[in-house]
Amino acid sequence: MTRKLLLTLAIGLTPMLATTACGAASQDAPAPAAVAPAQKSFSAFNATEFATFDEPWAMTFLPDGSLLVTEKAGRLQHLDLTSRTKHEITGGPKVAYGGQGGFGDVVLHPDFASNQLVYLSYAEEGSNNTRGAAVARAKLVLDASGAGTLQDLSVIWRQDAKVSGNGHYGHRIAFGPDGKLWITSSERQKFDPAQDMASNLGKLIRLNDDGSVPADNPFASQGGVAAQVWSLGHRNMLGIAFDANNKLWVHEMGPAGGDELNLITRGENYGYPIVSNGDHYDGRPIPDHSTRPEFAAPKVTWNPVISPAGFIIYSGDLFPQWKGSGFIGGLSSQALVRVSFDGENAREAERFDMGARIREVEQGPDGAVWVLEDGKNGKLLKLTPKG
Ligand SMILES: [Ca+2]
Ligand SMILES: [Ca+2]
Repeated sequence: MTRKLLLTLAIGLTPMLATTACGAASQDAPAPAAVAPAQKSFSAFNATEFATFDEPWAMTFLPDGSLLVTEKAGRLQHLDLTSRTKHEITGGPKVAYGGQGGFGDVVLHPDFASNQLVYLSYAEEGSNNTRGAAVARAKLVLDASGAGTLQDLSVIWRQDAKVSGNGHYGHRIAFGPDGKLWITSSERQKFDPAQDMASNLGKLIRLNDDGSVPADNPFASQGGVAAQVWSLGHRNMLGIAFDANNKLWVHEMGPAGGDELNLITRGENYGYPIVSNGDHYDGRPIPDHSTRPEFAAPKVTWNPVISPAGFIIYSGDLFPQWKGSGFIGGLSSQALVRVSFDGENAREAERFDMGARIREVEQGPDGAVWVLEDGKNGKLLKLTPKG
């Protein structure tokens, strides 16, 4: 029995009725009818469409319940979810758009309410046709209309070295319960840098909020980019989340048959490209994790792959049965994957067929689960319990 779910279009678009003529509305006229949003019914939730974006990549909620969304070509959008109006935020970084590269993640400083600092990741052009991920921070200044600008933008971290190609930037970012800034720095499809401490590619990075290196990082005494590293031997990490016990989980898009969910341990080596439960896409084998127990093995490995993108560990009340579960977007799997945790172990618990590539997952202020579809006209969907 597959987990394929029946998708039913429950409610279609309801045409808005014209309620006034020539602006001569009387006071007792009915309020203008809102357009009923397109809603789909899934087995475990309803999905309401709020907006579409041009190749959306990441989103984060502001304290007022509005939403920041990055679009891969370089735009930062601000969406008011009540009026459903969208405004572009100006003053962002110049991004190198192409292949897997472009605008990446957006997260808020833990003290955003008082300092208005947002952190942005993106692919950046280098010399001689090279590129690398970068992280900048800036002050978000919104006006009453919902438009706004980024002020005092400064780059606080860069991949080193910049290399050719347009793949495997990673550049998911998160603030941890320790107040530190965590950055997934993927290996740019160059393989060996993931094991080379003279490079920060293929590493999980831990920094202070200003980009400086914490003195208690595991390789701080080595100096250079090694001092930034928390763990190494990673491929293309596209989701990072802390659970309620402050354990850090990172998923990684693996080679053929080798997607992974890893529990992150300080200073640990996760083995890529020396080991992987998958193999290279050109058919060359990679020894499995079981052959080299000195490398940390994934807690979950997917074959067939799900192509993971975006990650939350749910802490809300709207779906009480899911409290503590992880939700991972699936690109090639066109799914939302629920992962359950048991201490230091994890397993796929459930998979929801979304009928579209899912790029990003977020938890809303009321405990709803929000997803962004990948690609042109990617839909923003709010998932709520069935009535
Ligand atoms: Ca997010
Ligand atoms: Ca293998």
